[in-house]
Amino acid sequence: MSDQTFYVTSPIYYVNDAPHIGHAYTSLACDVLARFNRLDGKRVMFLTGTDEHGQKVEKAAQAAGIAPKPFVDKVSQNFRDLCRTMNFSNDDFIRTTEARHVKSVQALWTRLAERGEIYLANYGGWYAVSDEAFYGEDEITIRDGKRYGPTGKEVEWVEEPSYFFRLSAWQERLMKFYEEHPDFIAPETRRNEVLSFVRGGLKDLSISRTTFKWGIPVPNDPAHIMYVWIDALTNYITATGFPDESLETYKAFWPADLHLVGKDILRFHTVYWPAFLMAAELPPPRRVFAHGWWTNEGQKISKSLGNVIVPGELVAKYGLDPVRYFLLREVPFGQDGDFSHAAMVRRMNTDLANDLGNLAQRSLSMIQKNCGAAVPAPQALTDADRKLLDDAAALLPMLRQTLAAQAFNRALEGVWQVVGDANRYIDAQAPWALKKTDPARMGTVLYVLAETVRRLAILLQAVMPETMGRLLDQLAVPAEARSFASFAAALTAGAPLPAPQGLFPRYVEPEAAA
Ligand code: ME8
Repeated sequence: MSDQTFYVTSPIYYVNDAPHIGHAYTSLACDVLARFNRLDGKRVMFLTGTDEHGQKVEKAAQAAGIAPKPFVDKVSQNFRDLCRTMNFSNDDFIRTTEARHVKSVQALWTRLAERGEIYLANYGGWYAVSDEAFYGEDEITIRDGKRYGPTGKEVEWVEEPSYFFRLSAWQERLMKFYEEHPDFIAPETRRNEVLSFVRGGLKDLSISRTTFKWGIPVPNDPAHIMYVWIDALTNYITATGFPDESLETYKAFWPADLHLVGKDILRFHTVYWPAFLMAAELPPPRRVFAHGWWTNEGQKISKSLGNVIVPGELVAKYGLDPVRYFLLREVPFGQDGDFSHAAMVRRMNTDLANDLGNLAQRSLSMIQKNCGAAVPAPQALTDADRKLLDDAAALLPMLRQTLAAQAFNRALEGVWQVVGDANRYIDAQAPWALKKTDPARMGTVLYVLAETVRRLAILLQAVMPETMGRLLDQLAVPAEARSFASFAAALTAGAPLPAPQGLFPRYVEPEAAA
């Protein structure tokens, strides 16, 4: 909430299915921001978890022939395992079936009811279980006698007593909120979508159902089960300790700095959620960023097409850090992107193996061979030396700025600019030739290179924590000197360096290797 804390959340994922690349992507983006802000000295909370109630999950349990609770216990564990597979640094993992969450949702409901924001009536309308969303008549299309909502999911007619939230009364106040907080919704195109949706008028929202049981009962009227979205969204405050607003964690972390979501759930996060919170007299989050959609080799990812990308398989094939790098480098955050084997291999072999990997390997092996395996002592620096070091130093403010705007690809592009400059510097300075003609100058050039690599490694820890950890080991940078507080420090001349090891193996097609 203050400059010294940073609270970032991923969506909580439905436990109807196994995790895939889309889930890994959103949580990865959160992880990189969490790690970056921790390195920058902030107190960080990164929350992820699972959304376990509602009809969609109830149906999935039925289809699996298991009672809902054991079913959600099992599938939720797959999402917990995903955090380990992807090396996520989440500080908490919330499940909506936990007691702390049930208490929090019921408290929020009670606050809304006490403020006259909820009333009982009858609902009649279209509902898509796959989206857990209500749709208006104007959003429905009919094909082969079946009706579909705007996302292409089949809808069914629902008619039953229901509690409503007075969303219609919040239209003006939401518009005012968006105007006063121009950074609340990003990117800009998504902000425009939401603004025009709200400007078009809001209807009261049905927030309870009586025809299924798998969810949180309405306080004082347990025949009603809460709509899964009021339940799910509340997870973000539950994890800070709500309803106990006197808790230190609540005060430190709420309102959240950033909810990262996919574009499919933008409306829930930017219309319903701030309306619920304002109606309950609680502060809304500071920002919601909706990213785009991944396809697989140009095709929509779906179970029925059998082209689901399983994060564990990707990591086994290409390695964890290359996958983390690829997902954030390949596609401008906010736009749709395509996963292809060819693009993945190109990034691995070019950006990682050729550019960054070779830079580190060339520099460190020359030091190993020609400088007695210790950091060389620099002599007077030339303009070229100073330029490279200054450009590397300028990456920290650049990253702070681009990552505060969630522009991961621009952040990485900026870093690779310096990687490229450093490779050109080696070629121009040709330290291998200086070995005979001017060994002192060779030492200076290799010092400048090692120092540049140190800076790059410290900065890239958020994206590739494991590999950059190994690189910092090779530079003999102690654990306590790896945060941004130590960024301006420098390598100590004479410090012994271990033998360098390759960081990024080239990807070789199995048939070419055979
Ligand atoms: O919507 N490309 O859960 P969910 C990119 N429980 N991201 C993708 C993706 C793809 N092809 N597929 C999924 C829910 N995602 C609710 C959320 S939050 C209070 C409740 C990611 O399991 C993306 O982040 O359907 C999307 O928003 C999320 O998974 C949807 O996950």
